[in-house]
Amino acid sequence: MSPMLRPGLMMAPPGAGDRFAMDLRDFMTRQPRQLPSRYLYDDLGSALFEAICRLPWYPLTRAELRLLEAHGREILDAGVSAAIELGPGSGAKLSALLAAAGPGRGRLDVHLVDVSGSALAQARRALEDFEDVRILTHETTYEIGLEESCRARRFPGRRLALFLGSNIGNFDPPGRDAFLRSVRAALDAGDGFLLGADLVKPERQMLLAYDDPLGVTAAFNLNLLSRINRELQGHVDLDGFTHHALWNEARSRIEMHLRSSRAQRLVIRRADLDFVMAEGEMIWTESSYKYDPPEIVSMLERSGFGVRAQWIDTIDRFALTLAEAV
Ligand code: AVI
Repeated sequence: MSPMLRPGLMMAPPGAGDRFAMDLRDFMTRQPRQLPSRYLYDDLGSALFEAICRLPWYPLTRAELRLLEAHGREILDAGVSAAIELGPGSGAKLSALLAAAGPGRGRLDVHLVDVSGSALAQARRALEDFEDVRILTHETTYEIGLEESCRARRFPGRRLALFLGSNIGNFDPPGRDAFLRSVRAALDAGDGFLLGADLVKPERQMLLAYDDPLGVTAAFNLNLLSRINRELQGHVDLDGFTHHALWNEARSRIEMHLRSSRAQRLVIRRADLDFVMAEGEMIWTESSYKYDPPEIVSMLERSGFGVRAQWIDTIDRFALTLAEAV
């Protein structure tokens, strides 16, 4: 059923800066209906994601931490003078890396880049007790923050950009390649790039990670509708939707959807939306691409990097790849 736009219902038109309302109008009226996954992360969504990372069924975070702990010395050697983490989350990953690198590393500028001020404050707290580390935060997009960080060089040495947690998996392939090229463009030849990416594994295991028995991932997904109600004067009945995760083998990705459990009308005033969803109709809210190790190497090489090392967690199938800008 096609969405119907009803200007008459609108109380206040979305302001020019109201990206959420504009994106909602754009993406919810596409076929299939969808929402950009970045909107999953308001304060509650970020807290739910932190909870997901602790679930026994979501092994990505633990696998990556194991690799950072095991290879920290090689990753953060004395030649690195600035580490730039794009999307540091709670700061736990960088903290594990600094601890593993030990006293062998030299003094270090740590740049944290995120659009969320509260995430930056949390990451700063996790890192501020390390000696010889100066922390600088950049509350902005990855691209702008990376450029700012690269301009702010204090003393000679290599930079190391980090993009961990398999955040790369949330980009579609063209967006991912453009992002990797923009990271390369901001770095100088010889600078490093550390990429954490989840690997393809048995379907049952992957589905459990995105549809856990405690329902935390379901709450994370449904919070998007609750956010629409809170921020955009939405009248969406959360009971009318269920969380749905599926493995799209042809595209090598887990997809998260919100499935309408009955025919229902959705009214979202500040986005000027009033439409009907059929029973079984879905809103696609996230893709998490899963890779094979050689695929990670070739996507980095296509973007102007040479791969120096790749470590695989064999228990939970996760890859940490260290590359150099060439
Ligand atoms: C942040 N990102 C890498 C997570 C992932 O695995 O795609 C987000 C997530 N979605 C559901 N569970 C976790």
